[in-house]
Amino acid sequence: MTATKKIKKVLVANRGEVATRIIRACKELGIKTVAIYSEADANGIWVKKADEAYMITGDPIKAYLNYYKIVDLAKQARCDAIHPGYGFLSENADFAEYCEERGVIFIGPKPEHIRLFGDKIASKRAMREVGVPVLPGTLEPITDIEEGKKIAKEIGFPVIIKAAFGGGGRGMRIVEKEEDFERLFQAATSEAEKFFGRGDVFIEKYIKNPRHIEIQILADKYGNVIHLGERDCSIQRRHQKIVEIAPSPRLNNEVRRELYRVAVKSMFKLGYENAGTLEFLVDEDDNFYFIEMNTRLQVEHTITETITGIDIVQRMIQIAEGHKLPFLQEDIMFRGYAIEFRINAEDPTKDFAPSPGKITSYYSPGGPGVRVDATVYKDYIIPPYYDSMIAKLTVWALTWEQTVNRAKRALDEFQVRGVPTNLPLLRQLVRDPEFMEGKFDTGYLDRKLKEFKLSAKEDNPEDLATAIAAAIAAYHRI
Ligand code: MV4
Repeated sequence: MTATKKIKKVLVANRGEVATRIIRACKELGIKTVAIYSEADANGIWVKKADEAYMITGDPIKAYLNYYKIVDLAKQARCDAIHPGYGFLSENADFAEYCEERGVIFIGPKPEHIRLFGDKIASKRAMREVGVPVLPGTLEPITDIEEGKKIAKEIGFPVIIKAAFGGGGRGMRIVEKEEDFERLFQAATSEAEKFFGRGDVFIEKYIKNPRHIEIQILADKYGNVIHLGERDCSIQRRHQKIVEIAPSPRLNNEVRRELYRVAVKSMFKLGYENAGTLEFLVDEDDNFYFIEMNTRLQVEHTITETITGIDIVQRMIQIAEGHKLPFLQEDIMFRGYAIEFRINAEDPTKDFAPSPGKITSYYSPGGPGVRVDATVYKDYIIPPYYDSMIAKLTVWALTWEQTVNRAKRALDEFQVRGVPTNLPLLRQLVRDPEFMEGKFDTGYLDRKLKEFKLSAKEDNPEDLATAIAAAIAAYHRI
């Protein structure tokens, strides 16, 4: 039995490059789109690319979070479905439930799974039950300090205290020795309370400088689950991913096969539906441990699309329509390597503070094996209310070495003027011998930042030549 309901019109409950990404997927499927935008986002490119667009007045951040208004709009505009993108409402189980209540399809997993994986303790317990390795630690929230200390001693220091409902490294503390336990437990609990409204924390064994490997899966409504391989997301700064790679250049093949096997099996057993990503830590001895699951489309989905040829956003929509997956695991071919670079408007000389402002000049790279997902254009003014990611560059080639060389070329072509960006940092990163060797873990970027020469100015020779050429041309036109 495959009951399907054709989606004819989608409301895109997001902004920026991901809003454009979803609109592109819909257009190719012959689906109409409705954009929303805040008062600060009237010049957003996604607003023009959608078939219809509606402003949500008031606070520019709350505009994308006000789900009663958004679902009302979807109903009024006769949308059958809502795609939440990432961030904002994408992992809000109440929102997914409310969509269902109002008869609008939420393009994503079932509310029960969003809720389960929003709770890191409950998800660890659920995954362990279906045969996925997790780190030694507590499977219940810890409220009593003395009990926590006793457990930490049993696990053995160092341990890590994590917020059950946390994210982005908030409410997380590494404890190296017993004397520090009380203080750091208090700190983690109060930070969790402050940021997530729930102070629940748990304790697990701390792995020093692990690799961060995640597995992308797709599951339809009929129990068909497939994986689309892994992404290596080890290159991060303060829990912000900067560069992601597929496949992981140095992952042992046996470990890789085992990761795929447990990912698919666990999602099948839990009855998961739509797109999802399982995050694992891999230690120096190649042991892997599940840490959390993302129940949404991710920023770095582009590298998986690039090596598989599968359009993840379109698959999400068709799964939500009730289609069976149109391919089996053995139909999926993995070809070459892909790297995604997040281009952020931020100032490396000011501790990477966001640097909104006007883009005075913009040139995006192209040519073979280059994909750009951007939200900016010349004269666009980056509003100060949102995150600083303005573009994603995804490069592809058959071998790892060719992919890195292509990355160097494409990053050199990329020109963004008017606001400082992390492009100079990325250009140095791809020239690091350890990067070329595929030697990186979650401590890599912090180590390299100490060596790199960080400047707010464009340091790209090609860019300088272009600027001089433009100046000469302008001069002769007078
Ligand atoms: C860990 C860990 C080491 N051991 N858990 C960081 C954010 C959250 N998603 C989980 N994180 C970590 N959990 C144990 N038991 C190290 C990290 C971690 C990390 C993980 C992935 C990517 C970058 C990271 C940077 C610092 C710490």
